[in-house]
Amino acid sequence: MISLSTRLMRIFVAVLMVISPNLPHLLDIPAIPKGQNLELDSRFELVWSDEFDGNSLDKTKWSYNWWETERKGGYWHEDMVSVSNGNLIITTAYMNEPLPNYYENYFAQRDDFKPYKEGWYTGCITGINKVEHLYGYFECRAIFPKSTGMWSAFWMMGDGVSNVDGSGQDGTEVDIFESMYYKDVRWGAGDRIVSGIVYDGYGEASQGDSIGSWFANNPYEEYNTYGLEWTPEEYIFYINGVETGRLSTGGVSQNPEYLLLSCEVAGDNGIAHADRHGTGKISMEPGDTAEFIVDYVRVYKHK
Ligand SMILES: [Ca+2]
Ligand SMILES: [Ca+2]
Repeated sequence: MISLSTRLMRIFVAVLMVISPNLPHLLDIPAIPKGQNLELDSRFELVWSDEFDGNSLDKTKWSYNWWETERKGGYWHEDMVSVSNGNLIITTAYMNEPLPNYYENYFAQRDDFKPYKEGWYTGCITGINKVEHLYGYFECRAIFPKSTGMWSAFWMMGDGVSNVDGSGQDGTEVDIFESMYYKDVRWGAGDRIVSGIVYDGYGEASQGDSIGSWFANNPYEEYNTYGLEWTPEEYIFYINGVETGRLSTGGVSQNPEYLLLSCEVAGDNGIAHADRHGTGKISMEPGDTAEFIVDYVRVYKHK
């Protein structure tokens, strides 16, 4: 059940949006999806999916992101990723002892290797070097991990994202959703996601844009669908098949990209703390766990 405070917040936001659709974003509060309906069946056909059936990750479709050990305020480790009861589950938990490194031979040849230490462990799966897509509609159905100070994400990356040329056409990171406001203090406004793009790398030349934040329906307890329609001209974002916003800043990627599902802990150098995204510090205690639960990922082509 959606809480009374969340319902009151939504009524307040709905009134704001009658006055001006942009008012919620100007006030830094989430808006309610009100754009076009996706019309999935009439406009698209399914070309690829992972329903997360079975009891292990399908390695023909995904890799664990094992080559990145330390990630912001925690660590990515494949042992935190599982498939059961029709879902992908990325668990976040505190480890008093480091988890084993299964790829020591690889890391022995690298001087930038960051060893696993005591701390928060979570995970990431990626379609890199496995499955790439160009244009279409990309959707996942998910429940977010319940903790302040961390976020789950469904996103898209391409080889050209780091190529600095003043454009996103060579490759753009598209964050279809990021959850990072669990139990936001303002009247249930934590029931929201943000969506946006990044291109020209992650250094000084990095550029990006956002459609702001949007309400989903009780997303830490219930499944919602989060989607991206990618055409040669624009990115169109959806929640539960209703458009939230569009972006084409810097030009839309014209190259194939791969999908990722991940959880991150706020912080850096493997140490959890409140960070610049305003998520606060992780609210779980050692012994607690949080789960990012994904029912499916589906990819469609335009008919
Ligand atoms: Ca570029
Ligand atoms: Ca499923």
